[in-house]
Amino acid sequence: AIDRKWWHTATVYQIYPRSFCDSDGDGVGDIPGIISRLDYLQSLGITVIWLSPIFTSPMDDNGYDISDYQGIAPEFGTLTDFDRLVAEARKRGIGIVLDLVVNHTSDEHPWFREARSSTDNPYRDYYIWRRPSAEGGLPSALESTFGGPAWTLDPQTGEYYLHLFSRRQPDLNWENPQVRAEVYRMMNWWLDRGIAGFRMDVIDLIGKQVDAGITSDGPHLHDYLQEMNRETFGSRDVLTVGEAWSATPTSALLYSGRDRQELSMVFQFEHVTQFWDQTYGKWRPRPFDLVALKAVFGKWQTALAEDGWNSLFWGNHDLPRAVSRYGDTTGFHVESAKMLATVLHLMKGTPFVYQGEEIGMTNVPFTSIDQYKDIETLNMHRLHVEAGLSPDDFIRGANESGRDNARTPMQWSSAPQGGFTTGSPWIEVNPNFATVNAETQVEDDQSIWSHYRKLIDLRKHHQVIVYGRYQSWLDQHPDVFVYSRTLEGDRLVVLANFRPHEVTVTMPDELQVRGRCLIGNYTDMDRIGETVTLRPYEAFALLCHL
Ligand code: TEU
Repeated sequence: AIDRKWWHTATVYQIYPRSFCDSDGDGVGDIPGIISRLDYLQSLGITVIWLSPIFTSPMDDNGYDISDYQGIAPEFGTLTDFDRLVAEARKRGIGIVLDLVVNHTSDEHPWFREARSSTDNPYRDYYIWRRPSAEGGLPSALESTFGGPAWTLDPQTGEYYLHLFSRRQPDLNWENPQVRAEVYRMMNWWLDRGIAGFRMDVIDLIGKQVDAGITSDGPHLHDYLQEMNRETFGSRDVLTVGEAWSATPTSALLYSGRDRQELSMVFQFEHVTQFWDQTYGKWRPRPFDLVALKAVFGKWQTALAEDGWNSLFWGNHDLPRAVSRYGDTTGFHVESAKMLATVLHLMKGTPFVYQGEEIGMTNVPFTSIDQYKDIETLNMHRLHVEAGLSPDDFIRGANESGRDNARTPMQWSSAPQGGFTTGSPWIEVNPNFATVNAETQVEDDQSIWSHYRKLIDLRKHHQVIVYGRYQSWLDQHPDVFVYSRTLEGDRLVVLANFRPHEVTVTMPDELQVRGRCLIGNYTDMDRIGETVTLRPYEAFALLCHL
């Protein structure tokens, strides 16, 4: 028997509040802006919103540096606005999932202010401090994700504190039971306000043991998550998703296994990182390879087939735009965006749509480093240019892989600034807003938006999409992605061409079937013969009875 959970049939929509909708003309998105777009989200069919951080923050990392976990950043609104958001969303059948950022706080958090004041302050041990090395330098060679050492010397006490991200994001010491208790108290406070769950920022890092050089996947990680589950959401029916760049299929089963009492699911990034360069990481991505991509998806679908649960996503606020990365924004923008959505949404797992993906928003065409706002991009620019990379080469890499690709304002209409703000936006709007915007697509039943809406709706009506067994076909084919999903007498066959030209494929006997076309981005097909010719970026799904 299947252990059914409400989030198995959910589709989640991620909002990056700063860039979603500005209600007061200050150039920054806000909670009232989100409320004004709930009808839009309801008609898209999503049932959960994951809100990137809305908490009080000096915004060194756009809110992933929190100085008050129970306060709302004034540019986003007030707690009253937030409660109204929860209530208005609930009326539309939408739950709100908050971003839990507890690997680190802001350096302006009162805990850190106290901690840094003296070595015997009661909050000192909330963070991770080390004395200078014997030679008087850094305690270890650990590097920050945003570049440079993960240690900063605090002159007040002459010791270094750890920050795996910016120096304004000191890492909390999860070995301290008081830290854990404070976090659980705060989580319960939000749960009591009626939220639908948490997305947990870099949760694989909380069990770090720095002296052993261990950052992710530390020995007590799963103990902490079980404790958190017990102390907070375990007794409530919520969705929890941990961001875990280090996750493997084996560890994913620990995080999300049915008897583990940890999380609903994790975000794993193997389909993303497999294309990163050994040395330069995402700043010099390796060429896209469909065979490799299919292998990674297949591996995860198979590994979590009987236990655990997958999240499904192409993009988020840290990643380039999916259609720019995997599709074709020049000749086949609409076709390729629909194709990518089809392939992802018909797999087994909970799909996540990143704001603007549903209208095919694209990467930025910036030409100068001044147009970038992201701390990671700005730090890396400094380091790479110092190391001899030409500024133009850096911009090219950033336009392909930088985080601001995902952070330009949501394109609502062809009005000035894409209808995002009546003022001057905190980051430039992508100049293609006149052609790529929500207003025109909502009206058009052939748009990318309408395609997403249909996919989201299909998941609500077809158990085979939610629970069907995944099987991949033609693994070695370099151009097409073929898989099937089978549940009792139903079989869904999904075919997708990843190329800007026609591709003819010979189909395995088992897939030469007649069926009903549930969705496609060209004209509907009702049978698959011995060979199929797929048009550029064509994708369709046939439902047949075995
Ligand atoms: O991201 C974790 C993280 O490691 C990313 O910074 C990622 O590695 C990077 O973009 C790839 O080069 C989470 C949040 O999603 C991100 O926005 C935050 O900046 C980060 O944690 C720190 O809180």
